[in-house]
Amino acid sequence: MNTIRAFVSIRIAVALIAVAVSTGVLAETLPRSPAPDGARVYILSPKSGEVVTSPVTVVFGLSGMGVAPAGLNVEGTGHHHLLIDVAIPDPGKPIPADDQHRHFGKGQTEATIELAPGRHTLQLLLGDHLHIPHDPPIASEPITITVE
Ligand SMILES: [Cu+2]
Repeated sequence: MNTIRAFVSIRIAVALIAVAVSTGVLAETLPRSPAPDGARVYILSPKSGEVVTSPVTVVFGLSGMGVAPAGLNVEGTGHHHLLIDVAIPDPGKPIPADDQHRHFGKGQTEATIELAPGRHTLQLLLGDHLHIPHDPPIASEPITITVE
């Protein structure tokens, strides 16, 4: 009888974990680094509305906190991520790494990127040592540029 009861409670526990994973409850418990008061990230160059040619050098600006390479857990720091033609991702998870989410985990403060002709939206998002946005997220205003 006790064995059956234990077996049933294990099954319930497994089912609850499955629900937690599928609804993202566990994912949202990932520890996030606190955003320092007044921290701000912005794109120094190019300016929004500018017409440019590819490759484009994007200069990152940051105030109220420091830049540290990925993997280095230092309070009040982070590294830059450039979002290209994409909305801010789920701040409860590590920032994806692909063509639209570029990581600058060496602590770079500018990047030269190839862009196809046309209009593009660029936005910076800071991530902590584990590539997770701070709490609350530190993101720049998005800018729109036109590549000739
Ligand atoms: Cu990153």
